[in-house]
Amino acid sequence: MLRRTFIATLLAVSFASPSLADDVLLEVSFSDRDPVRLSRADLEAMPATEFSTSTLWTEGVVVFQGVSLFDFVKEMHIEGDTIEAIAINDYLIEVPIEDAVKGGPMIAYRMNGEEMSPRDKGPLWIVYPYDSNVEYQSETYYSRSVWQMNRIVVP
Ligand SMILES: Nc1nc2c(c(=O)[nH]1)N[C@H]1C(S)=C(S)[C@@H](COP(=O)(O)O)O[C@H]1N2
Ligand SMILES: [Mo]
Repeated sequence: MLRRTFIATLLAVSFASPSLADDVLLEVSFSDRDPVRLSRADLEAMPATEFSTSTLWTEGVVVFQGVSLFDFVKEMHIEGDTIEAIAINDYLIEVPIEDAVKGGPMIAYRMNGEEMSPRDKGPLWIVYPYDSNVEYQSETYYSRSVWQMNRIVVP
């Protein structure tokens, strides 16, 4: 009886919390050190940034919040010229570290104040401030706009 209540509670808790705070959202692997597994809390603990932009994939202007690639590279002590950003579906693209500038792209974890489900291209999405720089309105940067990103490889 107790055992059943316990299991029922466990089930209820796991269904009620589809994204527990310490679930791994992003695995960052390196050629020369152990991988780092980041939860939403870990990402939110990094310096946060915000911008509004329209995108090819959303309606109208939306607000993104996340960690800028600029800060992320610093936080992770990433050196070198490129990283590989990889999505849940194994889509992989190289992102030059040159992109990691102030006012540049971010690893977004919220859109319009809400956590993004995989259905909304979340939970993590590399987005560029397309509206503020026409250069970002090109296939090159669209292809780096990896949604449902769950891995970064630092070669
Ligand atoms: N997760 C994921 N992100 C992705 C892709 C993908 O296949 N999977 N395609 C990329 C490419 S090559 C481009 S040009 C844009 C294209 O988005 P579209 O499918 O809306 O044209 O998204 C990028 N982000
Ligand atoms: Mo593309």
